[in-house]
Amino acid sequence: MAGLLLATSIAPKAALANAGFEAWRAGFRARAAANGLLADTLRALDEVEFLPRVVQTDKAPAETARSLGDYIAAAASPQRVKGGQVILSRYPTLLGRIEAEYDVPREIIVAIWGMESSFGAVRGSAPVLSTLASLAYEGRRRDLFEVELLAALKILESGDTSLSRLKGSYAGAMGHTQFMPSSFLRYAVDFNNDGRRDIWADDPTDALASTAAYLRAKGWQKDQPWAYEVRLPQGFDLARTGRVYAQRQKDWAQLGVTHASGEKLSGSDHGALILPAGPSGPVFMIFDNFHVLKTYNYADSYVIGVGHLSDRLAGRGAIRAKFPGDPWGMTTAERKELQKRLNDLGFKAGRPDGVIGEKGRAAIRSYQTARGVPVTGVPSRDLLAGLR
Ligand SMILES: [Ca+2]
Repeated sequence: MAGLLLATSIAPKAALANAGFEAWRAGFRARAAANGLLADTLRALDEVEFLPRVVQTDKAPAETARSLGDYIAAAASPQRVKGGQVILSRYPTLLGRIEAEYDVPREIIVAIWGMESSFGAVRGSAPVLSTLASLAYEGRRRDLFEVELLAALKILESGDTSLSRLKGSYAGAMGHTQFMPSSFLRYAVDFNNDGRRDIWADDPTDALASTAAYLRAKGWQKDQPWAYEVRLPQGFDLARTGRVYAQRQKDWAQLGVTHASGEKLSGSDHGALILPAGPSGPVFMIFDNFHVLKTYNYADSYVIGVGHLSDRLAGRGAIRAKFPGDPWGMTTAERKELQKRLNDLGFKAGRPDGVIGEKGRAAIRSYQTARGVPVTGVPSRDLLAGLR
C-alpha cells in the first residue's frame, strides 16, 4: 500500500513530462514522414524515451577551469602518446592504406581517435535515438537535434547498422571518432568492403577511414602542417597576430619570426600567428589545415590538442614555451570583466568565461576602431581600465 501511495504522489509530474514528450514525438514523427522516411523506419521512434540525464549533461557548464596548458598536457599525456604509438605499430597496413587513399597523415587520424574515444575504449553506450530525441524535445537547439535525429533514422534505413547497435555519447556522437549522424551520412565510408559503413564495430577500419574521408572533404591539404610553434623577435608588433593576418612564411621570416628551435622558416603556405595563451605563452603559426581540424571540433584548444598529439606521435618534440598562469597578464576575473564590458557596449566578445580567443580579439579591434585609438586587438589591463 505504501508503494501505491508513493506512486500516486509522484504520478502527476511524470505524467505531465510524458505528455509533453508524447506531443513532441507525434509532431516529429509527422515531420520525419514528410521528409520521406519509411513507416517501417519510423517504428523505431516507438522505442525512443526521454532521458533526463542526457539533458542534465548537456546543460552542465563547459569545463573552463582548466587552462590551455593543462588541457594540452592531458591531450598529449605520456600515457596517450604511448597509446598512440602502440596503435601506430598495431595497424601499419590499415593506416598506410588510409593515408594513400585520403592524403591525411596517420598521426592525425590516430590523434583524433585518441582524443575522441581513447582509441576506441570509450565509444559511448547511450541509445542514439533517445539521446537526440531528448535533446530535441528539451528545445534549446531543437532544429539542430531534429536534423541529427532524422539523420540517425536515415542511417537505420540505409542498413549500415541496427537499432540495437546505434549507440553513442550523451551528445549523440557515435563510434571510434565520434561522428554525428549527419556527418556519418555525408562522409562515412565502407573501407573494409563488407557492404556496411560500420563505425561502431570493434574493428576501427571504417571509423578511421571515415575520419580521413571527412578531413579530406573539408579541404585537408597533403604535406601541409596543421601549425608549428614559432618564436617572435623582441619587440614584435602583436597587432600582426591573429588568424585574420595570414601571409607568406618568408614575409614572417623577414619580420624575424623563426621556428621555436630558432630554425629559419621555410615552406610556401601562407600562415597566421596565434597566441592561444597570450603573448607570454607559446606562439603558433597556423595553416589552412588548422581550420580543417576546427570543423571537427571548433575549440582552438581541441585543435591544438589533436595537432600537438599528432606531432608527438610523428616523433616531434614537446611545446617549448611555457604556458603562463595568467594569459595576457590578466587574472581570470579581469579577463571576464573585459569580455563583459565589451559585450555591454555592443562589441560581441563572446561568453564571458575568461578565455579571450579570436572572437574577443575581434571585439577589441572593433572597440579600438570605434574609439579611434591604435588597433591592436590585444587584451590588457590598460584596455580594461579604459573600459571602466
Ligand atoms: Ca564496412
